[in-house]
Amino acid sequence: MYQDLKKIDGTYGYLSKVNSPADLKKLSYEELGILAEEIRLFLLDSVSKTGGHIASNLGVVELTIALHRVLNAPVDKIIWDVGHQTYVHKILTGRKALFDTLRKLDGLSGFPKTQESSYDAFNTGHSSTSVSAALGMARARDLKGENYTVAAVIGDGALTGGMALEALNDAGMARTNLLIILNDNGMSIAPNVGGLSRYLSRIRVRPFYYKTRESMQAFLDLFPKSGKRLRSFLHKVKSAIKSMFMPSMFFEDLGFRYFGPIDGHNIREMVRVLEQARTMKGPVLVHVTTIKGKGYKYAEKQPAMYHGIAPFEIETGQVLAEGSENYSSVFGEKLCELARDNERIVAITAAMTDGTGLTGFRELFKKRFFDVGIAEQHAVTLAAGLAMGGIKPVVAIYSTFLQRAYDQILHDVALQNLPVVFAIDRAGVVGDDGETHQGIYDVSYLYTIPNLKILSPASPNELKIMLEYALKEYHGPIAIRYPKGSGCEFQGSEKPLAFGRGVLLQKGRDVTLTGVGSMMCIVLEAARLLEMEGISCEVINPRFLRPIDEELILESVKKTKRIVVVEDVIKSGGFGSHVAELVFRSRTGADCMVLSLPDKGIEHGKRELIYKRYGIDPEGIKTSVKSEWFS
Ligand SMILES: Cc1ncc(C[n+]2csc(CCOP(=O)(O)OP(=O)(O)O)c2C)c(N)n1
Repeated sequence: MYQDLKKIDGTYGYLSKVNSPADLKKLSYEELGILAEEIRLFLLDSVSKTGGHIASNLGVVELTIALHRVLNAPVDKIIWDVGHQTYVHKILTGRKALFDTLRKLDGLSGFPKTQESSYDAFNTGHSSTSVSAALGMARARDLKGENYTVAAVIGDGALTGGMALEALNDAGMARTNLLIILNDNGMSIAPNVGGLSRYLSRIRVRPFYYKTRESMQAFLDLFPKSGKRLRSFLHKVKSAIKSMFMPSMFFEDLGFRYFGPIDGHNIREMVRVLEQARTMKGPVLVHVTTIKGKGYKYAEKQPAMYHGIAPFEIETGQVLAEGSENYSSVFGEKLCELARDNERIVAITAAMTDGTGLTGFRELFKKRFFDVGIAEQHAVTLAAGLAMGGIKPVVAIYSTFLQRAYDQILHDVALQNLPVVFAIDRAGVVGDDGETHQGIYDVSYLYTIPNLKILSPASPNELKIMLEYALKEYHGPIAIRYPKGSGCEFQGSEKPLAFGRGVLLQKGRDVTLTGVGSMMCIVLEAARLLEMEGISCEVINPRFLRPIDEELILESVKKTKRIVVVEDVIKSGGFGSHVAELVFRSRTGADCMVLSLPDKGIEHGKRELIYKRYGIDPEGIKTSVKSEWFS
């Protein structure tokens, strides 16, 4: 626990000497043990200040040390699934000094980045990709006649993602050398769910298998020159004993050599097994058990809370920022209210109960709540099935993770015009997690889905109104996209919702300003700044991104002859491009300017700083409007 770790505080004796994996190879096991504790202390000291994924990293300290001790990175490749657990890997690969910049603009990323270090073999962020990527890299190695180890580190949570299972299915029969480390802590963000998880927990509590297998091998080795029949008999005995302990070996049946379960906090044991595993032919899976949050009592007790956390006080475990009402909690509460009156309403999450604000719903309506694991595709088609069966499903998924389910939205929900409500959380710029997690593509891809209506609340109150509308009045596929965090309220957000209608918030003469969702707060501020410079602004809150309120927009631009659309999504196919097309078609002669994000990955950093960098903050909008039309 932290109190014990503190005794070695101050010096970081071994940590200060380790700047690359080569340095690890010089240390004794006892020294590596001390190094592990120093790393925990370092993690707590720095992540408590910056915020980040502390629990997962505390859990993989010994595993990461063992991996780098055995493998020869960067020649050998390590692919980290999700990649949120790579802080220890970053510390051991020369990036320790950058930890005070973790997740900050232009600072160290919280995920692996090939552009950040040659030790980061593959970029990750979304779950369940590591085995596919590793298999691809292993096959590339084979095709080029090269010789190095490719390893994937995947958590038991990530293993619930369909893609991981598709990859295991392929890899098991591939005649390629591939090392998979299954980091099993029984947790996704919340406790892991599903049959596979139950299977793993059964193995976890029966560690004899591995031991038995090894002793059997040692026993067989006593008869090196025995006849074929005796050896075959002994192998049968081995298999019989094996099946006594493990009724079925999923991974072996898939074609993997299986080692485990191994104590993921015992460096010596892991090094021994990894040394053996890396020299084997074909795919090998090493099953390691770890404790999420290991060494910090608050994180061990509440790993979900410390999965990804804002800055906190180490001594008390308290988060420093005040938790205010946010879009997710508003969504969760409103959904509970609506579900009380309509027992057909059900909620679906893909392993993000807390993040999407559904904890209360789960407690109140246990039978109407489905956590499907990290399985967005399944979540969406499950909703389609429920809707077909006469139920009202609400699928709450972050914008970035919904990308996974594009075809399910299109093929299973939209083409059949099924009444599924998509509650798309974390839409727009998300900030700290960066490139892989930005919700900046959804408007573009949702716009290509037939029949789907797209709404974006400009305030938490509007989210309530829209959710009620989607569940009570609308019958068909409908998406409500809203951002991370809290929002502003303004006059006009209380107005009742009418299908396809926006709201005129402010009348003006010179320019029409509009924006997507919570960008309206920024648009209103930009309008205030422009008014101060004598430029009269008309402000429209579109509410519906699809269908667009054509009448309201065209009436306005006929007067102002200029319209600006502000959105924190990519330019291609965004709301702005549809408004531009509308204005062009209208032959009003009006000009349209779209202020949005470039069509590229957007880096990590505080949301406000990203807005500023790309000119979609109030000052940036004012500057663009003035220089385009009023200079
Ligand atoms: C496609 C996708 N959906 C959801 C997430 C959000 N997410 C990040 S980590 C995580 C849990 C991962 O659990 P596990 O793989 O067991 O790793 P652990 O943190 O327990 O070490 C989830 C659901 C994600 N990264 N990608």
